[in-house]
Amino acid sequence: MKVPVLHQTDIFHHHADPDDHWDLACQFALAYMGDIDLKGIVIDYPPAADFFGMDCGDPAIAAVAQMNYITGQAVPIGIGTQRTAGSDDEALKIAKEKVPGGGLNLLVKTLREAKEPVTIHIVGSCRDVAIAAKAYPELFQEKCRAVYVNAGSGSGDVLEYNVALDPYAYSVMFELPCPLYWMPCFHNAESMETGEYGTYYRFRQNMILPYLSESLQKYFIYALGRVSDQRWLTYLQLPKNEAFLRAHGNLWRNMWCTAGFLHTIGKTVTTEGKIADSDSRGIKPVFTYVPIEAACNKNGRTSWKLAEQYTGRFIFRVVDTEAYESAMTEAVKELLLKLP
Ligand SMILES: [Ca+2]
Repeated sequence: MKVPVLHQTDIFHHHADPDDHWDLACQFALAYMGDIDLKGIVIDYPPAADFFGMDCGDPAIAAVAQMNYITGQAVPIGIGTQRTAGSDDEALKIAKEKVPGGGLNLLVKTLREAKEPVTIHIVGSCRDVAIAAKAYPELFQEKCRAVYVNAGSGSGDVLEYNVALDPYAYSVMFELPCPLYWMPCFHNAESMETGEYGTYYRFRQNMILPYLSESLQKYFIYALGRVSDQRWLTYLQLPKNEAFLRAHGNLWRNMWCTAGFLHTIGKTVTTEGKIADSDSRGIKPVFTYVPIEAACNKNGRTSWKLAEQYTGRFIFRVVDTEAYESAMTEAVKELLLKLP
């Protein structure tokens, strides 16, 4: 059975952090292989400035259009609200008004019409999912299989970037009336290091880019190069910019969200970097999810502890920190090699 999936992302052109383009390609690879039914892409309204204080481009609708074209899909896009959720009252107010963008409508419509419960992946701001959950809790209770939230920090006091985008919205994730798979971006957001309760890993892009299909290479060149030619479709037919691909191949790419995409379809990654069924016997997975009790205040500060029993709340855990980075890199490569 294809798992219905909604993907929420802060993917922009020109990009803030192009890890979102890698994540999008992974989701489309799963859709192309028939593992998920990709119901829609909700793209954040661009924040005034990105992590480095630079302005962000507009929602990267060309990236979604390119992936749709390459994979033969017709996945719709909705743009998130420009407003900050901020409080329960404000969230309900935004939901009642006819806010422009369509992101909220796409979320609500997808859940409402779903025949099978939908899995939501958040790899950007939690804002639109939080507003939808506040306004339509029954939809999340009945129609949402799980929400995977890529934000926060397993420990420490530093507010991670995705949390800081809307701390209130992040806090709502811990009240959702459906299972929550919490994927802290860092074990401790004070340092960008691989750790037990953090999803962060990285690869050098030429570990993967040179092996991909020409169409997919051009999709990445278009994004990474912040190409201003608006002919996103024609661009896929133009000669490949080999020099650019080589130059950007040497750059490192910070990554976070991959494990959740695979976990959604019952898969894991072995210490050797092979994608495998989670319930296969004798394999050594590099990550798992463990039950926790967790709370988050309106300022985005979390407290949590391991739980003995099912709580409907899980935290991502790296089982083998030595193998995690190389294994996840291999997994991304395996996924993207499936794309035509
Ligand atoms: Ca992101």
